Amino acid sequence: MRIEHVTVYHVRMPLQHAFVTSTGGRSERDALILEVREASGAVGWGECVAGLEPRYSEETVHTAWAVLEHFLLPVLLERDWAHPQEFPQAVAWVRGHPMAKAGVEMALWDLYGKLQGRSLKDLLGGVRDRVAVGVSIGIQPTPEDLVRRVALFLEQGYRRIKIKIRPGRDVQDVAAVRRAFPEVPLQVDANSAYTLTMARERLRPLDEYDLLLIEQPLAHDDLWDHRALQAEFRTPLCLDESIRHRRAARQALEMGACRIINIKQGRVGGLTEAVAIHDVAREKGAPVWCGGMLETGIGRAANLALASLPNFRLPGDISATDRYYARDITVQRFTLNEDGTVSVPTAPGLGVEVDREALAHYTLASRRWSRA
Ligand code: OSB
Ligand code: MG
Repeated sequence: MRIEHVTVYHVRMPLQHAFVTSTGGRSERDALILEVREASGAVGWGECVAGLEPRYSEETVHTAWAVLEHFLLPVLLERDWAHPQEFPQAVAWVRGHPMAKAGVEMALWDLYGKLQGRSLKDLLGGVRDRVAVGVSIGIQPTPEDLVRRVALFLEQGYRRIKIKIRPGRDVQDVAAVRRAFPEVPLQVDANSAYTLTMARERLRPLDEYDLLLIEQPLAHDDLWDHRALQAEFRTPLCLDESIRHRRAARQALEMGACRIINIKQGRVGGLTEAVAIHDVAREKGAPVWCGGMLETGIGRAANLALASLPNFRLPGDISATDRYYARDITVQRFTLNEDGTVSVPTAPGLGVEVDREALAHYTLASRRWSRA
């Protein structure tokens, strides 16, 4: 692959419902979309999942734009690429900025798959045509509103519910959902809102609600205190923010900081590292599942391909398009199958087509760089 041009689009898309977590809320989703183009006209698309503010991690659309401009795109444009996996090696010298790196790598995977006539699922070693999914529900104004919202998604056919929690809206919310739906597969995500002391004082009752897992209760960069907390809970802890690469995954599982890992290709620097984490967890007998960052159809297609790998054994945060966007930037809209799954795209590359009119509609800024 010889990339002649790359275009970065900063998009802002209205969400169907405001998404509130322990770190704040938002009603619009910002992201960067990357388009890489060969002289032949072949195109690959990628999504950088950084948001407007550094609440989930340090990265934002603006830090990613700067790192792309000054460091990553010059590398992309200076040589030819035989395989997408060469890119993370070539930019390993750039410390951090995993979401910026992942956006470029995704575009290379899409282009590579199209050139080879193979789907991303096949390229990554996926084994399923449809993947089990759930819905991630933000913090609602009251526990009663939350129960109504859970009921709505269960009626739509979702088979697993994840609710966001924060101090003051944790045990009470879980109790309300459990009372209304005693059997539903249920998990919670704190997005790092607790200290070890607070978690010990407040979250102990959660162990009695038969939760699938408790996601990232403690600091975003912590392993050691999670280890202490996991030792005191029957319910598996699952790490999201703390797992940035395969080494952290190995260490977390070896020390018992968690028993399950949430994999997001953006958080870990791309699909290559995501597959490596999947493999580490499989060797250690720990399940993984695919997290979400409210992706557009581009990132959603990548998540579906990733989640088709064998050790993705719990439902992913990969809901149907209409749960996120009234109008998406891909022509394809993903829908929920009757069995609570979403089908994995089969066409070459990501298997989706970009709706350029929709992309232009949502674009706040864009810029093209070309090979020297
Ligand atoms: O922690 O999983 C998270 C969205 C933005 C930032 C962090 C998280 C999330 C989600 C969204 O839970 C899940 C989805 O895309 O459906
Ligand atoms: Mg999470």
